[in-house]
Amino acid sequence: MLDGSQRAATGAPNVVMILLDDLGFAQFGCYGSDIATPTIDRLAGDGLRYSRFHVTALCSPTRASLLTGRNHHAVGMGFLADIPTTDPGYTARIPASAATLPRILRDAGYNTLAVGKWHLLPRGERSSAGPYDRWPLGLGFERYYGFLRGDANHWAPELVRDNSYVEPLKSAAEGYHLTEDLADEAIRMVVNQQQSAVGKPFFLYFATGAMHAPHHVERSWADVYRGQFDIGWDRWREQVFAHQVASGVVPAGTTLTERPPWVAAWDSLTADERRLYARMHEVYAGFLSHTDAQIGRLIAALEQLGVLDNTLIFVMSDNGASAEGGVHGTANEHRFTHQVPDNLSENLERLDDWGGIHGYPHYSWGWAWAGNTPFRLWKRYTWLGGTRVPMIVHWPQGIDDAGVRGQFGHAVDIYPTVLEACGITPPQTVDGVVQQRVDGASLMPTFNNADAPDPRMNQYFEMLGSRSIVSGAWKATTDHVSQGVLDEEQLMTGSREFDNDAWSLFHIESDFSEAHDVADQHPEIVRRLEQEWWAEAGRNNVLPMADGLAQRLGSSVPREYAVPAQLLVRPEGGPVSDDALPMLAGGGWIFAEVEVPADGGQGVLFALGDWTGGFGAYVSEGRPVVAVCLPGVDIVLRGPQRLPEGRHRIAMGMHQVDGGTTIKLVLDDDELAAEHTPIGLPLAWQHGGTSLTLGADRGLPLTSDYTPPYPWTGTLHSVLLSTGRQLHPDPAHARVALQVD
Ligand SMILES: [Ca+2]
Repeated sequence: MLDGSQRAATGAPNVVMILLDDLGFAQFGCYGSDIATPTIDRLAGDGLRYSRFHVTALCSPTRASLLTGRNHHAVGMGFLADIPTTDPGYTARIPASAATLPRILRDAGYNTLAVGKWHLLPRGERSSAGPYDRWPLGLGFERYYGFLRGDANHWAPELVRDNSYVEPLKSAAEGYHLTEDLADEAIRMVVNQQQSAVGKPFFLYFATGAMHAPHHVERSWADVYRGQFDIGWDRWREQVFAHQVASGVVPAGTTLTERPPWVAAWDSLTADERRLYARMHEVYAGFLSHTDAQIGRLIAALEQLGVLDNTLIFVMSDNGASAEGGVHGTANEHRFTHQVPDNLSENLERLDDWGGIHGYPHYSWGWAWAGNTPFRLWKRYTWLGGTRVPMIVHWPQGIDDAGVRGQFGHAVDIYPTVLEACGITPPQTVDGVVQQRVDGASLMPTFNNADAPDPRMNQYFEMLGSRSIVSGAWKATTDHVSQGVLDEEQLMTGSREFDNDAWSLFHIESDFSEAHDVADQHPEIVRRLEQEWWAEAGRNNVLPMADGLAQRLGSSVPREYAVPAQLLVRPEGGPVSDDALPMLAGGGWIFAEVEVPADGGQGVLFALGDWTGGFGAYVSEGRPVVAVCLPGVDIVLRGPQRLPEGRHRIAMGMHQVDGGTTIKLVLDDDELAAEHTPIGLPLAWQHGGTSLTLGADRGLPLTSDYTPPYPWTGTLHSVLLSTGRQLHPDPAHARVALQVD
């Protein structure tokens, strides 16, 4: 056991891992696109571009592999961290037998800093009660600033510093953007560390929310691209492919795979559709250029510190471009998880504001397909469009021979690469726990030798039931279609039953883009690879397979402390994480016990989420209002008159009726208003997580009636949340539940 006084080897490099989210193989300028990414291109120009680097096809699993050097199932992260199950490959809990890269670097004398997206924390462990073992500080980082879940509203994120929820330093109206904040913080941490311990190396893990939806950026960044994508995704893809081949990141002789029938030909679209989809990509491109500029500030800071030459920098993505916006794209991605179909005319109405504070947008899947040029498919699939991503290495002191590297690489290879570069032998035991097999191999031999043999040539893949395996010169891939993206379920061709999955076969060594299926010519090779896949599945805890969320729910792990059906909360505790609140997806009541001033008062009584998904009650011009913003519809109910002075109970009811929802506003014993919508209640109101605020709001509002914080001018005694339809808001019952006299 080390006591923290270990010194790193003299000359050991700093390590910076820059991880973008949902960025496709073709989207950086240096990988073929016409989107401006000058910082990334400069790093690539002075360093290495890997052309056969792979990931797991999804967020949490790739992050677990990067930080442990192990296959995702082998460390319990076979799927999203949000859904821990009892199956060993899907616990969402990185085991003590796989000590993380920051933990090992810390023990070896590094400072370890994490900024940005985490997404390695099981549901039920994200509230202010922890447990904190799997928060960044529990898994080897000394400092952390970022967001814990899969994505974040870039205008108003749910932020954490170390082990506490904190508020952003400014509001969207004051010019806040998450990526800028993350870059500021990364620079602050590194500069401060370097000044505080001169000569001590650091590891910085910098994981942006970009390029994951919501595609949020100030419109001037998007307007730079005005008209640039009017040529459409088919022609854009051909141009990108030509650049890729010309620059050597795709080998000459590669076949550009064909457009699948479920992606529309650009020429077949109406003028409105083209206008909409082109703008979606302008916003995406602006968002990427903005991200590149923030990374540029970080790199400039390293340069100014004089440490850039001996800093080993990786830039990569966690999976291929995302098709979760479906055919039309979406103005509000919460519709996708709630399976509310998108609507072209509604999207057109939102076009002018695309990327702004009112939406939570994601582009059409035509751009995801093109963003992964020259491959098939996208995120969530183990076709190369999901698994092969850009990977850039920059290290002036360690790399003399810049250029393209074609050796096979995978997320699990980064950990052994870093340890070798830093001169660290992986420990056999950590905290007395024997360490499990490392699955990756160091890429260091390829740094200065473009012709070095591949460190490894065998790797299984599995994501949401999509399976493939690379074995030497060959790759076999199934045609399984997963669940969860409505348009994929309805439009994609392929197998929906594991027993009927068909394996295609590609000579991946010569067929770079996985274009030519030769399964019919080599049935014996298909059989061999399929058997190898099953052996790897057994060795890595891949089984049981599931191709959607529904099958996983049956084996989900109960929380240590169950969320109660009723919870009384008080304003002096501050915001309450949605992870700790009663599940209102089946309906329920929320009661606010208040003291109304003589003028009827004004301000927010309670609020959760915002206008892209959320609910709350407030008083405007003395009148009570409840607002429920569902994915697809907003319901705002207003009391007919000013609130009477004195103690009152203002209640909001949400009831599941005929698959839809009825919302009610109740004052004491009187129902003041009610409205029904056919849209049901979501399981989660905000992808990025959110908190219930009491007596004021924060971030973005529920409606344009008010600007947060809009504090309540009366007294708020308490708020009671209660699940189920059975609880009738009769005063006696409510008073008992509220524990007031
Ligand atoms: Ca991702």
